[in-house]
Amino acid sequence: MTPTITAFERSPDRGRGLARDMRVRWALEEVGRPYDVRLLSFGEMKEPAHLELHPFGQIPTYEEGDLALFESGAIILHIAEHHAGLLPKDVNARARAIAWMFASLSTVEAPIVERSMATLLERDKTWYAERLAMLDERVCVRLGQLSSRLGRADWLDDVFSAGDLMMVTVLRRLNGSGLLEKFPSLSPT
Ligand code: GTB
Repeated sequence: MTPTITAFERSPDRGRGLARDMRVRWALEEVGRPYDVRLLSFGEMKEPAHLELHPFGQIPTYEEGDLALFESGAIILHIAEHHAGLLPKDVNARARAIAWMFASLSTVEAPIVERSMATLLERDKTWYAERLAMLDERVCVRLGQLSSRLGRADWLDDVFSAGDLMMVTVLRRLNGSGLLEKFPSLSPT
């Protein structure tokens, strides 16, 4: 059965692939699983039919047979558990890869999202510059820690995993901020 995911009909990023369906698309492409995409308007995302799939009226969702999932992390974990290539077979290495998935979403993505929301919604406030400096600092603390751990390695834990996939999609949200460039090992070459 071909899974169906949902994505923005018109993404505010105008096609740069920064919305969270991109990580699900990457996971499906990585494991070679064909998929369909249902594009939704902002209005459709808040209608009962979509709220049935996603209680918060967001994208992405994932439908496969009688399974419906929301939350990009849960979707990618599901894909990774059912296909080779995104999680190591060794039990401990697998647990560490899953830890990196959680770290990317809860420890790294959170300050990045807070910063990007500020740049979208608070630009006209008198205190914007001061707040942005504080949010930049919080993001840079995490980038510094991540960069220290990564060192000169290609992957977060020995071999490529869903943890790397997730972390890359989280870091891409900083493109254009000038922050990633301070940490060459985390910047695109
Ligand atoms: N925790 C959820 C997950 O990981 O799946 C978060 C899902 C989420 O935030 N979805 C966003 C959404 O549906 C799209 S990705 N928002 C609409 C709403 O809440 O009404 C966030 C996003 C949106 C746009 C850009 N962009 O244009 O650059 C980047 C990221």
